Amino acid sequence: APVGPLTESSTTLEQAIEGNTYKKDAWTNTPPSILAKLPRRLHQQENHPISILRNLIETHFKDFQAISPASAIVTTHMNFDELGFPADHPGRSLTDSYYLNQTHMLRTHTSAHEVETFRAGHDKWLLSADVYRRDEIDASHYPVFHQMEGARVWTQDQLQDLKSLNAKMAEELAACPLVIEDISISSESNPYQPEHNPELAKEIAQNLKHSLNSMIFRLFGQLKAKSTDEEPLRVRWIEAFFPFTTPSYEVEVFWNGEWLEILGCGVVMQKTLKNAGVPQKLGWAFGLGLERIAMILFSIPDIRLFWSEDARFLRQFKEGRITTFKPYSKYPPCYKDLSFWLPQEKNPKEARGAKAAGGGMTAGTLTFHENDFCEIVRDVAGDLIESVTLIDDFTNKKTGRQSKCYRLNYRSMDRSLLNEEVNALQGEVIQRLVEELHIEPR
Ligand code: FA5
Ligand code: MG
Repeated sequence: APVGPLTESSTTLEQAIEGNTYKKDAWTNTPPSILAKLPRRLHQQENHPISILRNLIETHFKDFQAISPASAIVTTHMNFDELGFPADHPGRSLTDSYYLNQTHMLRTHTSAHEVETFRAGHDKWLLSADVYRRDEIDASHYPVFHQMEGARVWTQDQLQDLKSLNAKMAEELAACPLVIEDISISSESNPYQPEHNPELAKEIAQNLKHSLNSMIFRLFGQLKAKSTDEEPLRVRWIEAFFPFTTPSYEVEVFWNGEWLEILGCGVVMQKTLKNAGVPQKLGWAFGLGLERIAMILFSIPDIRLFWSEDARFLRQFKEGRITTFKPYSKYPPCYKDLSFWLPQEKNPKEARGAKAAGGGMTAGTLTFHENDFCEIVRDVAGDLIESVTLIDDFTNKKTGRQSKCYRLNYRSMDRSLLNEEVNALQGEVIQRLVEELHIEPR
């Protein structure tokens, strides 16, 4: 009787996560190494820099409700559709996001919870959570990071006082050694919403700017005061685009000679508030990257360190305090170069998977995507991989075949790696690349 094999195949067609089962389909692309991150919840781990930063921001926005959703698994409807992402938005593709199946995924941003939070009636709130994105590998990118979403909405009659509140906030900010460069303009490319009285929308955008400038000054100002250079902190507001806000902005902070993007924000689309059952309210929302800010505030040089369970890392931080991380040691790196031919395009009909369904490519189709490459490297090497860099790329003129060479830099945060162990990892990476992406090592 075929009972055995049938049972077996039916279990491999499903995955059990956090007590629920999810059917696998052509969209399933989340490896176990990523699912293993779900229970970590660094934003709630006491004395962890991500939690310290979350608490500092929550203290600053003192009458805002602090929320933390229970699970990172959301519907694609919450993550994209409800927020007005178009069907062909690149963020939806299998190369950029982690899917459990066609209907469920790991949230790519905390905005996935906006509608449900507005629907629950919250008017001033901060929501912190782990978010997941397929991405490149270097010191500032990791497939899991943390965001904080913040929002404030008002009913029309509550908006009477906004002008005077804004004037007061502007006065307070003017007294701070902070240089705010605002090169955003409300223009045709970044308009107010047709449903909004432009005077009111302008006050809401002003309130958003004042609220965030004041938070940024609270976080970075003291640090700046302690540093030896005399320059005041510089913050820059630039125009941005998000499907769920307009006008929209991004905020950058000038740090170590570079502009670093720390958050995105804007005036909430009235459509979103209508979807949430509160069409009479209007207001602003922002989403910030906690790692980005924590790396600056605590001088943490590599994003992998946040995931360290080494006491030499963890014992350096205490709730309520911004302290400078002292690297306990820098272990030697070990790099291996990998040159290979890309798979040859065959009959395009052979490209399977969700290509037809969502416009994305999956591992196993004949199109090579760097995020698929990085995913395999991470799955094999875990936190021992520090960076993956493309160092050569050429096409053979005669055959038309394309070749790439990547440098894989391995380094542990906690110990010295042995050459044999790195060779074994590299061997496994190559084997998986051949099997899953059909590359041909040279
Ligand atoms: C968003 O995720 C929007 N949901 C933000 C938003 C919320 C806009 C509400 C409007 C209203 P974005 O993809 O730019 O936008 O990410 C927001 C922030 O998350 C970035 O500014 C950055 O600080 C952080 N971030 C983004 N990608 C990464 C990454 N790979 N690693 C670390 N931090 C990241
Ligand atoms: Mg951005």
